[in-house]
Amino acid sequence: RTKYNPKEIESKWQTQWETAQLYHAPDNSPKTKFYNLVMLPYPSGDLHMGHWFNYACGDAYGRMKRMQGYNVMQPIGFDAFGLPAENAAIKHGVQAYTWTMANIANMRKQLRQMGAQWDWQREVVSCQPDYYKWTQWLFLQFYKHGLAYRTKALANWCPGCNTTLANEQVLADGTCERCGSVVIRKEIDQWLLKISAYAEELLQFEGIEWPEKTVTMQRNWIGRSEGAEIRFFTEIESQRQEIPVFTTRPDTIYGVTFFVLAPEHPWVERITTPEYREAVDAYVEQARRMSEIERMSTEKEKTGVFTGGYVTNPVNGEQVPVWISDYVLMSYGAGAVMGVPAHDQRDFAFARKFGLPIREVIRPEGEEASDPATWPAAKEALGVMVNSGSFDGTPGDESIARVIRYVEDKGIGKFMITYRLRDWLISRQRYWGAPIPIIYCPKDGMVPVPEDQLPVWLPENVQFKSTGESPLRYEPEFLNTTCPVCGGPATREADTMDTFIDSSWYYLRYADPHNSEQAWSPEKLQEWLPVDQYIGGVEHAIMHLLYSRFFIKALRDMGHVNFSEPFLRLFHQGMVLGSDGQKMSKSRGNVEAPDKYLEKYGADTIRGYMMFIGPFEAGGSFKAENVEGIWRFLNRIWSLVNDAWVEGNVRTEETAESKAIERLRNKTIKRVSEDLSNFHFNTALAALMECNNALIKQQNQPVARSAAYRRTLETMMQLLAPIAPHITEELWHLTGHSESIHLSSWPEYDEALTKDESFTLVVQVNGKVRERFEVDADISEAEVRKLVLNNPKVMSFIGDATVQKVIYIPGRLANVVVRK
Ligand code: ANZ
Repeated sequence: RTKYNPKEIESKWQTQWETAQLYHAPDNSPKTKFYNLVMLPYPSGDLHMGHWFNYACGDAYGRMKRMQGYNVMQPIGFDAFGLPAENAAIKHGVQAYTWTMANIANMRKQLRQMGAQWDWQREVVSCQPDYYKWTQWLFLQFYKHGLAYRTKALANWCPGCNTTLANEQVLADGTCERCGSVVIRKEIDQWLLKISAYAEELLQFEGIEWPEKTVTMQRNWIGRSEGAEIRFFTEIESQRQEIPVFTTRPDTIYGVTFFVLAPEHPWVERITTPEYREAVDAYVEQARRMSEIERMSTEKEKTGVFTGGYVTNPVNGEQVPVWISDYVLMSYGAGAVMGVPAHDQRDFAFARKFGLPIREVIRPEGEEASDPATWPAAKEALGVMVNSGSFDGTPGDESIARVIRYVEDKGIGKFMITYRLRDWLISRQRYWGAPIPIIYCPKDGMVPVPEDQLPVWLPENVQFKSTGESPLRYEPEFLNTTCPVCGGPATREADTMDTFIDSSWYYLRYADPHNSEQAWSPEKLQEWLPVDQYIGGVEHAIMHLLYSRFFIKALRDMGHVNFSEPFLRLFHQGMVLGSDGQKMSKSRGNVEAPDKYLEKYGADTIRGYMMFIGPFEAGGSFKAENVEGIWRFLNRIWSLVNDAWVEGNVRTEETAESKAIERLRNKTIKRVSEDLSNFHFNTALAALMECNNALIKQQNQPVARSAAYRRTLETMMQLLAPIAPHITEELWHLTGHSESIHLSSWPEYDEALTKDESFTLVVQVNGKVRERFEVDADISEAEVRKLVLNNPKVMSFIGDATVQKVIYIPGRLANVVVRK
């Protein structure tokens, strides 16, 4: 018999599969489609363990689906725009395009070596003109429908990357998610997409099966708050001027003892009196240098300055001092807050710091009045309204609605819903991205590039200057153009789009990747979308997964797609850690490259090992010594199948042993089918190992030549095929099959045969184990009772006590309850 030689058989089968186009998902197939998607890689140059984990497991799932009879589409592509290529260009003088395409070439090779069922005919590369042409086209559709707009506004600015960032790209500690620099705020002209228009719909997750934690993260990010807008007012030059606030607690309106504006609020300028001007200006300047996140932090010591101005509370007519403080954000609500220190912790801290009065207006049911000066913290819970004029005594479950009704009746405020979600800032002052297809004409203003002039080509060669502006601004050939309206000289927008736009729609292009007339044909989209199963990292919970949902809803409303959610089922894999249990990183020196293991053991072993590392959603540590375990398992299967097939005739008669094997086969099918369907790859493999061991044990027994034994071996190969596609293909052919194992049908099982024929019944008397014996698997409760009470040993423990009842736990245990 031959030795298992993965190197030889893996490349052989990879070539044959590709020649036969085994994994191409044809359009218009009579089979039911199944769109199995993994998140496309960024072409950094090499596939790492994380890619293997995600892709090999996703592939095993898709392969099972194919064997189950679906027309599975499992595409792959490259998210090829972005900073690393640009940085390589700046640092090493290579062209970003050349760098990217070389990396892609290498990663294609590595992706092939994985032996996954990629449908290569559908590959997309986001930095290719035939892709970004449609990215630009999509931008124009958003623009035409008022969902893309340009404005001068405060943006997150990363001084490290020299570019603006979307809110989603700023980490919780106020630093850039890419380079770690502290993100500051800067006012510049920029393009935004109106994701806020979909805030309410994005909170709904109907008809999709997503991890609860991801749904929660998106909900929190969108941050819906119900409350009221209430307009405070002041008189300037004997004119009534109104300044609205947003509050979730209108019931606390009588407790307002001060008023706070965000430092950037337009009213700061008007309300500040001359004697406070200097202090206010200095504070505004200082706040500008801080990130929003830093400003929001509850741990941060409160700061602020008095403006010298006052506003009037429209409900009780009281004058309250106006302060500015950085804990109030311009971008949220109305950019102004009514300060209620007794019932809001931030206001409480602020009042304590600056000696402002604290007035109790909400009291928990049944509590006595107390002096707020003695409180350790604000009392934030709802309660009965006190010190609130005619509202006194209003209970907590009515108070908010009552005050809202009141302010609406008086015309001084209204019910309002506010979202934390901001519009998506997509302008990047960088080179390596899709140019924004807009032209600025001195005469006609802002003009979209006509669709038939797309793509706006991205030059392959540019000069890099660290001006904080897009390098395209300094490329006259790119920048200077003619106005599509008047034909006069005009300039192009020099900023490029956030690369998250590219990845917001790539899964649509896979359905129709070579269409040069349209981004996709409606028929093909109809056939393939939405994605049935999406697998990728939880780090994309907010950005990519939220943006994609927004894209689909917006495109639906424009009439370009006819569904509302892009990804029906979502699964997040865990993380592959180093052998020390820490995240793999160069600085820790615990990074394992797959190539070394690929060379030594082949792809099937790595695939199997990845699936065995731990539960798919949890991940686990990569332990080099354990790879050997999977390698030995595959070798055992190899030998077993080789040996079993060479000898003698097959016996077809049924024996007790052959029946037991048939049960094992059915049980294994059931376990592996269920485990793979639920992404429990590790337990699926464990079931296969158990089955293999059982077969090995009987290898030299007569039963090894039974039809049942052989059938079990074949089944085992099929069940293993999604996990280890090469070795199973080789063995399948060795055992006389002429068609690919991957075209064979997934084995089915008979439920009755998945149960053991008998089991060991544990018998207790008053909870103490006294006896055990074998009984039939389908024994009835009455029979159990009879057997137990007539068993001599059990009888001796019962003695002359009275049997009260027999509690039977089917399949396991009978407890005889007796009383003396
Ligand atoms: C008065 C009040 C009294 C408030 C009270 C709370 C408790 P969420 O739930 O996050 O929506 N707020 C409003 N606009 C703000 C801004 N631009 N920057 C910082 N804080 C702002 O929070 C809404 C509450 O946050 C609002 O309700 C307001 O404080 C504050 F006992 O108004 B509240």
